[in-house]
Amino acid sequence: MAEKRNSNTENTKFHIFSSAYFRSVVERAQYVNDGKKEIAFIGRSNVGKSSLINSLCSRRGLAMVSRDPGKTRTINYFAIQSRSMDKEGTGHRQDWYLVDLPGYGFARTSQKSKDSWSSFIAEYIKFSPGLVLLCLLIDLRHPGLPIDAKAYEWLQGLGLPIQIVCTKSDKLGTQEKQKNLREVERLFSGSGHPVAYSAISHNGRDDLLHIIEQYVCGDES
Ligand SMILES: Nc1nc2c(ncn2[C@@H]2O[C@H](COP(=O)(O)OP(=O)(O)O)[C@@H](O)[C@H]2O)c(=O)[nH]1
Ligand SMILES: [Mg+2]
Repeated sequence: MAEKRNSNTENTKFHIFSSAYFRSVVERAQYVNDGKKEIAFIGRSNVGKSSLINSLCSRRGLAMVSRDPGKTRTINYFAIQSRSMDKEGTGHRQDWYLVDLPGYGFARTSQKSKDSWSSFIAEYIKFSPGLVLLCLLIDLRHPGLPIDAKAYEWLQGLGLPIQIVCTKSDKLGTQEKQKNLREVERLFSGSGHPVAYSAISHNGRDDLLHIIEQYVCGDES
């Protein structure tokens, strides 16, 4: 008799079934280097990073550990377990880390603190061999902020794949959403198609998970 398959499509496509806060680090000696892959999230303060992480993991309050994001500069690791299914219908489990990086663009940020942010992020990227993808979050309502353009240009120089994720898409009507997405694609060229995401409706979650799946399940690292 054929094996009974779960008819719930949630279980047949790539999904995160477990997520837990793992560790916050402030220096290189504390980085998690246990051979698991890492997907990092970065963006302007208030862009919707914590909300997106919670939505992606279907866990309200998960990313709230990074209290006082404007003041505390920590790299927060979340241990993730996901599941995918191959063409034969066999399930596979992946263990990886979702990494929440400190944001940029706080009010009254001095040049000195901008420089220390850059070296902090650059060091994490350089000494994290498991890091396979950087997700850069852009507020879909404001595609052209110079600070995002600068961050993108700088991050591109670090040589990792970058996925642009446009947040708060529910705040725009269909036409404006399409127009701004095209603008993001033009401004952030060289990183594939941006994903529009709403942490309220979870629109875009499947698209982003599908992209993450390529990196978590792929051989590249
Ligand atoms: N309407 C809407 N509001 C959002 C969305 N994502 C975040 N927000 C709101 O934007 C504000 C900042 O979000 P937060 O996740 O804390 O941003 P972070 O500073 O980048 O971590 C909060 O008031 C959120 O409720 C979204 O997709 N849609
Ligand atoms: Mg946050």
